[in-house]
Amino acid sequence: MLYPIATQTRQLVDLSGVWQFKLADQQWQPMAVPGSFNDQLILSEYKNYVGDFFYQTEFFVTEAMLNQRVFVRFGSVTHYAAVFVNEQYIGEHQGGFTPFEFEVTEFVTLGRNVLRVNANNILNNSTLPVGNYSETVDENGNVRKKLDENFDFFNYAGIHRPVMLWCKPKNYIEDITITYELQDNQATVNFAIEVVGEAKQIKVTVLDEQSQVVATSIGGAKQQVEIDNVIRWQPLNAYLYQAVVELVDGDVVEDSYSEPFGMRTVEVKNNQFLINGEPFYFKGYGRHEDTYLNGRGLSNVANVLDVNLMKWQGANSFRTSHYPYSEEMMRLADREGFVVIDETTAVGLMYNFGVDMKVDPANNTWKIYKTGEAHRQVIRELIQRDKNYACVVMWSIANEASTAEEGAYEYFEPLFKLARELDPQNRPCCFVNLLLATPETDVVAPLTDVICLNRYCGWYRQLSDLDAAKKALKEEVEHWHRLYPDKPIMFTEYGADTVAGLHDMDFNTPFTEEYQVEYYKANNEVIDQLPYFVGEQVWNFADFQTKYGIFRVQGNKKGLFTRARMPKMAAHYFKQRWDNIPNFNYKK
Ligand code: BDP
Repeated sequence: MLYPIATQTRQLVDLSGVWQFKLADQQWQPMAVPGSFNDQLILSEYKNYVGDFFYQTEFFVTEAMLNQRVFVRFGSVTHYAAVFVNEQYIGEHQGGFTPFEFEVTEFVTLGRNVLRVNANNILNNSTLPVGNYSETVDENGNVRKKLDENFDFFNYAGIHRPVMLWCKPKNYIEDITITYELQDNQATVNFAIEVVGEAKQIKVTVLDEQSQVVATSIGGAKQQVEIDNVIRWQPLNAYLYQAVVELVDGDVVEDSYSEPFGMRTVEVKNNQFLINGEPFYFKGYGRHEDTYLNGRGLSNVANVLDVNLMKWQGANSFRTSHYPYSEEMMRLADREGFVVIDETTAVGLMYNFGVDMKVDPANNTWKIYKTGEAHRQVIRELIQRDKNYACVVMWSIANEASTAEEGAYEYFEPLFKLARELDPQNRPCCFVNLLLATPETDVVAPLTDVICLNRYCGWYRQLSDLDAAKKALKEEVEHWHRLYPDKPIMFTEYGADTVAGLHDMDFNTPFTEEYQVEYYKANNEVIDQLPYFVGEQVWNFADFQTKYGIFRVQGNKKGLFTRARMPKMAAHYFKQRWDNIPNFNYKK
């Protein structure tokens, strides 16, 4: 799916601003779009509201627009949206983290039009993420809706990403898929172009970063060009070409779209993760789209700041834990050279989450949950959206699913197959393993290309006993390696909750800044000795909001930075460490 941009043939109108908003049975009130509604409403009953809510705005259509096709495009609405233009139903979308668009040409009129979104933030055991949803009736007959997140982040909702009016020509470019083969600095690049309507001819022009033409071709839906002297996309040293695709009829350009793309190779071989043929070492984070004021709504300011903080720290990568991030962030990562593990919304796939976390055959996750369709949908939508980004080096099919339970392999096998079939660039695929799924009990690891571990040795286990933590970690990782000697292993999460400003002379005191540093030092001491351990992504980049819980102090406090992006001691520790770890060939 193409990112919305204006071109010589396409007009783009950004509908961001203050819309009208109401919760069911309430009055209309102002609400900023994009943004989560929750933190704009202050009081707990609104902030924690569960159910239907409505957004409305107006837009204006000009004569020129009526000569084209008019679309409304949403970057994301969390989690469900039904869209109406002038009170007529246009379409709907389930899934809170991927874009969707509808053609509204037949529904708009010259001048003022009204756009309404009927939305809903309910999650249950057939949605992703998974939520525990219940309804009770109180003594006055009122239905009380309750949603208990089956995951550790706040269920922010609303119109989270930009809404655009996008006008395209009658015949237009619907999609562009770019693949390539690289031989040293020579590339054969393939373009697959999907057109709606008719195309006399399609012209492809490839520009380098100086806007110099490096290749052209003209023809049909599938085209190929050769590019010499290729400058590769490299971690933290990105190089992006532009593919300008045009529908032409003689001298007339009917449609034009420009897609940036970098070229690099990715391969997993001999327990190493190779980018452009060299063993890459992941330094970075699991993150969240989470900020004060905006909640989970797009904040370009926070994204740019975060990218600069990551560079300051010497990081080179992040995982889009636990859902597809905004297209704006993906484009930023692609431009700035951050290596991305791109994750679906599959989080909370564990029936016993948060209770006693025990595998219980009487309550088998894979028998109770009905998430298969949602899972296939998000894999399709994520790959469709992000397939051309050089920054994406691996797809994460799920985070911390119950992969030690019977039925897990049967659930995941077709999903890995689907992702591998859909990805035109054949990137590696992984799932992120939770600490209960040990080498002895996990059944899904045979499907993964990289063993991605979320481990909390020294926090949820072996608290304040770092010698025991080191021993346990080493034993477990070595065990994984014995079972899967060819698969690289990395941390996709490790961390300790830390309240910024809390200090102690005793470095073993949990929640202090001192302990967070000691925790990381101990873990890093172990992984530094293991040649097949190819990366460290800390949990988390910054503190973030969660549901209420006795283990959470106004949210999860495992950030290296506070929610306001101020560094804790561990942020300085990692800067020093990562400044001295090269992107390539760290492990010999
Ligand atoms: C893991 C989850 C992550 C949590 C983290 C934690 O993947 O979402 O926030 O642990 O407990 O279980 O901090």
